[in-house]
Amino acid sequence: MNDQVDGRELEKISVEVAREAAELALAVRDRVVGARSVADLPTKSSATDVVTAGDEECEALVRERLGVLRPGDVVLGEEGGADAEPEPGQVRWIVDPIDGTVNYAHGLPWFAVSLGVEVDGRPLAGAVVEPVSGRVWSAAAGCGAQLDGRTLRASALERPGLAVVSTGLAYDPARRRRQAALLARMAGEVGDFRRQGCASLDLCSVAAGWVDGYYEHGLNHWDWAAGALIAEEAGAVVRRPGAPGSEDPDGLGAEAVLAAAPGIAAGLADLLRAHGVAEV
Ligand code: LIP
Repeated sequence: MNDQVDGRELEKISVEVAREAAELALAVRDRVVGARSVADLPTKSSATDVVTAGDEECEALVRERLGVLRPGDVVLGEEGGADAEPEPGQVRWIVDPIDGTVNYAHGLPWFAVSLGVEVDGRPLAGAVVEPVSGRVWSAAAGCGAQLDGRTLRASALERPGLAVVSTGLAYDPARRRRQAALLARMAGEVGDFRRQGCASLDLCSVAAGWVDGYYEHGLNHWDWAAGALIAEEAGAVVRRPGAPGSEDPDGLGAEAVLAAAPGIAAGLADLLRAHGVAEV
């Protein structure tokens, strides 16, 4: 860890700012969900990748607050992109103003504000705040992970065949079909599947032991930056994607995110490889 930056302090700031954005997300949601049909919302990468006023207003708030609290840092956000490339040793915030936007737009409660903090590509701290439940998940590298102040521990399961596994599906319909085909092949190999629609909360669910594992391909950095650290600090085995265009050293797909309880991580990865994860 960079000696000049205090992971605990950054964790505190990430919680504070994510909480403020979470309050705003709820305040805006009534207007967004009530007044407009989801079919009328603007989209990004595909016809189902919606963007709401909530996403935009929350990211603007996060950028404004970080500009005051951490003026020397740079920000990469889902809606506004990168304000600058980080210098060596410079703190970078990875912001998903609303992860689980489809849930948010449809009135489902599983969405979150996710703020990750990195230096030189290494995760230092992060927070995931759920506006509806008020739950606050956070971690600092080497200091453990918490849910509302309670220390988190990944599940102790050792049999992949009993694992409850969460996964996600891409906005791109062609990839979504390939992911669904993999899920169908895996369905008889693990205990059960969940699709919550919010990658950061999938990762937090691994941290809490609510699910035993999670995998997904094609996420953006802001979807996993905070949640991956929270899962790792809770003792889960975490595999992050490489840089764009990078190799696939373990056969899970260069773009794979995987987080799993330590007792099933290798077994789950083997099952995914054996059932054609490379095709996703
Ligand atoms: C979404 C996720 C969802 C995942 C999608 C997407 P967004 O993020 O968290 O669970 O399956 O691929 O990345 O667009 O709501 O921030």
